[in-house]
Amino acid sequence: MTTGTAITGWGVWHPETILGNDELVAAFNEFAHRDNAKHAAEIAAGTRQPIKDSGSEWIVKASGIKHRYVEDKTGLLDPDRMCPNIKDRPENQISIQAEYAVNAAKIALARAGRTGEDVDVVMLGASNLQRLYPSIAIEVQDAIGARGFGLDISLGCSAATGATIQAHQALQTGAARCALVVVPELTTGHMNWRERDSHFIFGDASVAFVVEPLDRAKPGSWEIISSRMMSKWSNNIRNNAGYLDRCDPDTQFNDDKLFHQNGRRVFKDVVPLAAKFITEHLAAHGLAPAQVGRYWLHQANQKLNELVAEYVLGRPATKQEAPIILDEYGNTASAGSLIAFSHHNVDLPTGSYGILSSFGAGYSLASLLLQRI
Ligand code: CO8
Repeated sequence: MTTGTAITGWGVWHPETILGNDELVAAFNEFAHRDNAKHAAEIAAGTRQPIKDSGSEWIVKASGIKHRYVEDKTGLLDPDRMCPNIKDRPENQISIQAEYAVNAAKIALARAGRTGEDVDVVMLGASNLQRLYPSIAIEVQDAIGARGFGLDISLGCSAATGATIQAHQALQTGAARCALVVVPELTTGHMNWRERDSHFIFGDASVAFVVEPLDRAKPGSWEIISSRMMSKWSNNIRNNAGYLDRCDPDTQFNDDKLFHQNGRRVFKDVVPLAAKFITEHLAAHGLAPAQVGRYWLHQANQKLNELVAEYVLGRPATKQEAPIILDEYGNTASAGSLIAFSHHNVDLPTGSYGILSSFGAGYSLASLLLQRI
């Protein structure tokens, strides 16, 4: 079984600014103290709960995240603001999300030995899209001088794997010969930096894949043997921001217009669901989990990743088998498993199998079975 396509190039880009846990926690705690002081009377009367302190050690223990890259930290570390400062750009300038995509695309295209002119479809997958239209993918298409067409795909933390699947299907149908998948995850804009339970989770990064027909793939590329997708409705991870927000001034700026989740529930749901999904994908190819050299899993939370891999393998995975990038990048939404792949694949010998898998809001799950050429 094969899709007749391969990942021939990959590239990761991230902003230079590093946001460490200690500075993040210091800003949050200052905000919390000020907010508690402002509402001291209600707190004393028992009509309002005080905001509790956050803690660096807890963050590392609960998530595995030590720091993350961010577009801007001046605003989100300002206790009076608690939001990144990202200037709106005029319409005659490239938008920031398209710029993120182009930065990673250049690296991926160079690795594949292609230029923008070789590309005839741009699939952009991201958990958050900066605007509704025109598609950011079309702006990327224009910026790199690509032909054909571009489109944006929204599928929470499975947007990048979803875009990769759409890319290989465009090649299979003959609609394209060289597909560029771009994943500009500027996630810090959707975070609620005032919420203790989630203010540490996300970071900004961009990743890109080049996908081409197998007969054009050079040694060292990764054949896409097969792909799978699944979705199952859940209210447990949501961001309700949308174009209708201003139509209800009473709720326009409510916290539900930012990332929010029922983290414990998600954790309980995702481990068996993702493990079953991956195991069934391998079984469809007659592969035992131990025959797979690498598991590039969605990078949500270290414990969660370790448990999914353990459920699949029937024993704890080694760091090489299921690499973690969370400590450095934080959760980069749908980019996570593609970044893990990009940083941790070239050491595997020809013929090795690997699974690239995402799980995200929706719930949405997707996996690609890959084999090194
Ligand atoms: N500092 C110090 N203490 C804290 C903090 C903090 N910042 N936040 C919470 N605590 C305390 C709480 O008060 C609580 O204390 P107590 O027990 O005394 O009440 C204790 O820590 C435990 O609190 P929680 O139960 O809220 O914390 P968890 O242990 O559940 O950890 C996580 C929170 C890390 C967010 C965890 O719930 C988690 O990882 N959940 C999985 C979901 C996830 O990773 N989401 C990330 C973004 S969404 C995404 O990437 C997709 C994920 C998979 C989708 C599923 C598809 C099928």
